Amino acid sequence: MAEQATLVIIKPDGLKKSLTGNILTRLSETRLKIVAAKVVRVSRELAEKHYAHLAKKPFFEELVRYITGDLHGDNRVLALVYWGENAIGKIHDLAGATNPEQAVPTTIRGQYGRILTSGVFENVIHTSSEPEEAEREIKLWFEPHDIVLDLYPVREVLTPERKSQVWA
Ligand code: IDP
Ligand code: MG
Repeated sequence: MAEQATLVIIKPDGLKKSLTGNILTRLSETRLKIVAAKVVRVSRELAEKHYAHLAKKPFFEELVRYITGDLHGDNRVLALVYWGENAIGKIHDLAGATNPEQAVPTTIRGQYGRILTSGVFENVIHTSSEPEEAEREIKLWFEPHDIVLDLYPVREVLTPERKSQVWA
């Protein structure tokens, strides 16, 4: 099995419940490398793009409210890229099943997830399921310079018209 990259997002409930350290400790069991990490304020636009494949589901609106932090009053998530041998499978297995009640109790979702009365699966972590999804998601959440490896091809662009902020 080749080396792979996978996206992990510690969702707003993970941060709100102060589980970040516990979850990172569980993830470190895989001995994979963290090659990118950042705290992200999730916009509705990013949420809708990330979960575009679920747009027709009845729980979509609640899911967007969940990942944007609307449900928890805390709009931060921690996004990470893990890299190494069979990274996608290793992290996916450690995260556990989507439904936290069906997740094996020793998985991250089994340990820390719950189902809200509204029906939302509050499962503390997102992980990519397969290589095409990982590439799409990593490119959505990170710019090339955020990642310490050259994961995917890049092209150089000159953008003098782009307004950016520097320290005053
Ligand atoms: P995954 O996160 O295990 O890959 P997906 O099917 O991609 O699962 O769904 C994305 C997220 O949407 C889940 O992590 C969960 O928070 C939520 N979700 C998925 N299916 C349901 C459902 O049937 N009811 C409520 N929430 C769901
Ligand atoms: Mg998924």
